[in-house]
Amino acid sequence: MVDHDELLASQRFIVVSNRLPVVIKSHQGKPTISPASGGLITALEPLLKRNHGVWVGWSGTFEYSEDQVLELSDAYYQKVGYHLHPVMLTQEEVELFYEGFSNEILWPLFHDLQTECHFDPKYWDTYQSVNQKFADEVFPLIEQDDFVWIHDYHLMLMGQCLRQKNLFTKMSFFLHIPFAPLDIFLKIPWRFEILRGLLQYDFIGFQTKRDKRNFIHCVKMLLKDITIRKYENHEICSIDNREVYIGSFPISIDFQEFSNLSEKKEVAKEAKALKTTLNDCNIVFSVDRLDYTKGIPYRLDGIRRFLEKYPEMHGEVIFLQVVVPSRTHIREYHELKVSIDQAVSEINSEFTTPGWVPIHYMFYPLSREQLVAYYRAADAILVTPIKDGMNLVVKEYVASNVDETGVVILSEFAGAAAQMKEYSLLVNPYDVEGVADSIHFALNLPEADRKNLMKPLRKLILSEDIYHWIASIHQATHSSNDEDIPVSEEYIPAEN
Ligand code: ADQ
Repeated sequence: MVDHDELLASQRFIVVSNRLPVVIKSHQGKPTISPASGGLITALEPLLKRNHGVWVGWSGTFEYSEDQVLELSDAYYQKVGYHLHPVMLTQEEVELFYEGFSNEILWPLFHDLQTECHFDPKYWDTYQSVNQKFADEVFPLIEQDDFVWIHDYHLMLMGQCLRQKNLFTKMSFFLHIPFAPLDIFLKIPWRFEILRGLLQYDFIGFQTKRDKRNFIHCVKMLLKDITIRKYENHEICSIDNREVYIGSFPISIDFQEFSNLSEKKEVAKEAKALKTTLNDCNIVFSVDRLDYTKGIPYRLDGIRRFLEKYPEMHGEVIFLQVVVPSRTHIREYHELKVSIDQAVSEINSEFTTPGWVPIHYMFYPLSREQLVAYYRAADAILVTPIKDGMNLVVKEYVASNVDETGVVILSEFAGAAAQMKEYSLLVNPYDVEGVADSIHFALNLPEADRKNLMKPLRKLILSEDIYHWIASIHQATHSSNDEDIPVSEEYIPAEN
């Protein structure tokens, strides 16, 4: 019998992602390296440190030579105890592989937005060659007993490149974004190559049952030489005398980190100060990266409808919308920014009264402390992506809601809806009327009812945190016993 905790502690991790978990930039004319932030980094670091693991990824800079980046990486290893292995990309490769194929084809397509796709064949050529480049860098690093874990849509073909080198070590892959349903997936001219490429991994993890089902459906319909065995919690695809494990594992956050930070005196003070500045109005908070998948324009329509329909709430509620700048040099993102600016300004000019502005809109990132203070101060969070792999913001809100009185209003199309459905107000982001009514309902819920929703929600996110996520994936890669695998929930809307 395998002891999974022991195995998890003893295996060396080789993590591969598009970007290294660091920021390399110039400070007073000299290159500097500092940790990037993110739940995945926090969760993986202890495991990487334990056995001097390696994180492989693009350095994120063109400014410095390979030697300079390696020197920085070595210095970083002395500090953190795990290795960084930079992959150097040219400006052209980043344009065609990252901005092109990854972000102008895979990102919109997998979020059901095929009209946003630019199917440029040049992108495909570079996507293949960059995946090969990553594989060439990673292959010499791998030893027999390593846990090799490749992340996300940028690297769907890397497993195939490694397999062609006769790698014997098992390779796991996790897709952080949704997987498109068949009819949409068919639009991509390289659909067979992508499916076959993915099936070269030994383990494929998706965020939700929805994504796993979409993938299995595409395999079933498009690849006739694959047999699929279905178990209650996972599927096994047989291909070329190999078995590929397909499962769903909802990613999470370091619950305790957010909860502890929110309990801190300074954060509580900042949350209180925010509330006071906003005249003790109810706060409905939203925070998103600037991205068309996050559904911000539809959300603003919902807010406008709420303000029209419930005039008695004027002066009682403030919508705090933080947008983190992202990819603004790309035309679609710039246009999105312009449309958000315009809608906010129209709504505010229509409904503002002296001393009360309904939407407070910030277009800049917040520090971690500020973000948690905003989470803590908010009476409700309004998260309405039109599609999202998971959505960590909503889980961070729950973890930060130490007073247990906040309400979650969440899109049905966020991966998180499957887990959180029982204790959240789920909305269809396209249903303007429904969003308006849910906001009204949330703000009028008695405190006891809000606690009855938030308490179990906090318990749930605590028990299924990022550490649970890593352990579940690790366990599933080593055991195909269906009973060992955590069951992931699914959300399908029901008729009233
Ligand atoms: P993202 O699309 O980036 O991730 P999300 O899961 O919501 O979306 O994560 C955003 C992260 O950015 C959160 O951790 C949040 O704290 C941080 N952030 C947001 N606003 C911020 C601000 N103003 N200041 C500072 N930090 C801010 C992709 C997929 C998701 C999936 C994740 C993880 O698109 O569906 O949940 O990967 O798998």
